[in-house]
Amino acid sequence: MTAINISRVVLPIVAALICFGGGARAQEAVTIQVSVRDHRFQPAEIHAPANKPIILIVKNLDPIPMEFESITLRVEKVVVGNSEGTIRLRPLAPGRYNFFDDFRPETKGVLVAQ
Ligand SMILES: [Cu+2]
Repeated sequence: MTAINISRVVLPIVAALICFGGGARAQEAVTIQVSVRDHRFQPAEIHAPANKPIILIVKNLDPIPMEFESITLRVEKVVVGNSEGTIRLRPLAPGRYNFFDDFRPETKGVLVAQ
Protein backbone atom coordinates (compact mmCIF):
# COMPACT_ATOMS: atom_id res chain seq x y z
CA MET A 1 0.00 0.00 0.00
CA THR A 2 1.22 3.50 -0.75
CA ALA A 3 1.13 6.22 1.88
CA ILE A 4 -1.91 7.75 0.19
CA ASN A 5 -3.83 4.50 0.27
CA ILE A 6 -3.08 4.00 3.98
CA SER A 7 -4.33 7.48 4.88
CA ARG A 8 -7.51 6.84 2.91
CA VAL A 9 -8.20 3.76 5.00
CA VAL A 10 -6.88 4.83 8.41
CA LEU A 11 -8.09 8.42 8.63
CA PRO A 12 -11.81 7.65 8.34
CA ILE A 13 -11.45 4.98 11.05
CA VAL A 14 -9.70 7.43 13.39
CA ALA A 15 -12.35 10.06 12.65
CA ALA A 16 -15.11 7.54 13.38
CA LEU A 17 -13.52 6.60 16.72
CA ILE A 18 -13.23 10.25 17.76
CA CYS A 19 -16.89 10.86 16.87
CA PHE A 20 -17.99 7.77 18.76
CA GLY A 21 -16.05 8.78 21.88
CA GLY A 22 -17.46 12.29 21.76
CA GLY A 23 -20.98 10.93 21.47
CA ALA A 24 -20.57 8.66 24.50
CA ARG A 25 -19.26 11.53 26.62
CA ALA A 26 -22.13 13.77 25.58
CA GLN A 27 -24.74 11.16 26.55
CA GLU A 28 -26.64 12.57 29.50
CA ALA A 29 -28.28 10.53 32.21
CA VAL A 30 -32.06 10.56 32.51
CA THR A 31 -33.48 10.96 36.01
CA ILE A 32 -36.56 8.96 36.97
CA GLN A 33 -38.26 8.49 40.30
CA VAL A 34 -40.30 5.98 42.24
CA SER A 35 -41.81 6.30 45.72
CA VAL A 36 -42.68 3.72 48.35
CA ARG A 37 -45.68 4.35 50.57
CA ASP A 38 -47.50 1.83 52.75
CA HIS A 39 -45.04 -0.73 51.34
CA ARG A 40 -46.17 -0.21 47.76
CA PHE A 41 -44.19 1.22 44.88
CA GLN A 42 -45.86 4.28 43.39
CA PRO A 43 -46.10 3.97 40.51
CA ALA A 44 -45.60 0.21 40.36
CA GLU A 45 -44.50 0.54 36.74
CA ILE A 46 -41.92 3.14 35.79
CA HIS A 47 -40.63 3.95 32.32
CA ALA A 48 -37.20 4.97 31.09
CA PRO A 49 -35.52 5.37 27.72
CA ALA A 50 -33.42 2.39 26.61
CA ASN A 51 -29.69 2.75 25.94
CA LYS A 52 -29.18 5.79 28.16
CA PRO A 53 -27.64 6.03 31.61
CA ILE A 54 -30.37 6.39 34.24
CA ILE A 55 -30.40 7.97 37.65
CA LEU A 56 -33.18 6.39 39.69
CA ILE A 57 -34.35 8.24 42.79
CA VAL A 58 -36.12 5.98 45.30
CA LYS A 59 -38.20 7.93 47.84
CA ASN A 60 -39.10 5.95 50.92
CA LEU A 61 -42.17 7.69 52.37
CA ASP A 62 -42.61 5.01 55.02
CA PRO A 63 -41.05 5.50 58.46
CA ILE A 64 -39.01 2.28 58.33
CA PRO A 65 -36.17 1.14 56.05
CA MET A 66 -36.69 -0.64 52.73
CA GLU A 67 -34.18 -2.20 50.38
CA PHE A 68 -34.61 -1.50 46.69
CA GLU A 69 -33.39 -4.61 44.91
CA SER A 70 -33.38 -5.95 41.37
CA ILE A 71 -31.63 -9.04 40.10
CA THR A 72 -31.83 -8.03 36.43
CA LEU A 73 -30.72 -4.45 37.11
CA ARG A 74 -28.05 -5.78 39.50
CA VAL A 75 -28.79 -3.25 42.21
CA GLU A 76 -29.41 -3.43 45.91
CA LYS A 77 -29.76 -0.34 48.06
CA VAL A 78 -31.12 0.24 51.53
CA VAL A 79 -33.16 3.43 51.86
CA VAL A 80 -33.94 4.34 55.47
CA GLY A 81 -37.37 5.64 56.46
CA ASN A 82 -38.48 9.09 55.31
CA SER A 83 -35.51 9.57 53.03
CA GLU A 84 -34.42 8.95 49.48
CA GLY A 85 -31.71 6.99 47.74
CA THR A 86 -30.02 7.57 44.40
CA ILE A 87 -29.17 4.62 42.17
CA ARG A 88 -27.14 4.89 38.97
CA LEU A 89 -28.11 2.39 36.29
CA ARG A 90 -26.12 1.39 33.23
CA PRO A 91 -27.74 1.97 29.83
CA LEU A 92 -30.40 -0.72 29.50
CA ALA A 93 -31.46 -2.84 26.57
CA PRO A 94 -35.20 -2.50 25.87
CA GLY A 95 -37.16 -4.75 28.21
CA ARG A 96 -38.86 -5.18 31.58
CA TYR A 97 -36.78 -5.17 34.73
CA ASN A 98 -38.50 -6.34 37.91
CA PHE A 99 -37.61 -4.86 41.27
CA PHE A 100 -38.78 -5.42 44.83
CA ASP A 101 -38.23 -4.46 48.45
CA ASP A 102 -35.89 -7.13 49.74
CA PHE A 103 -37.25 -6.59 53.27
CA ARG A 104 -40.84 -7.19 52.04
CA PRO A 105 -40.68 -9.27 48.83
CA GLU A 106 -44.42 -8.78 48.22
CA THR A 107 -43.60 -5.11 47.49
CA LYS A 108 -42.86 -5.29 43.77
CA GLY A 109 -42.55 -3.08 40.71
CA VAL A 110 -41.15 -3.05 37.21
CA LEU A 111 -38.99 -0.68 35.21
CA VAL A 112 -39.80 -0.71 31.50
CA ALA A 113 -36.96 0.45 29.24
CA GLN A 114 -38.09 1.33 25.73
CU1 LIG B 1 -30.96 -7.47 49.28
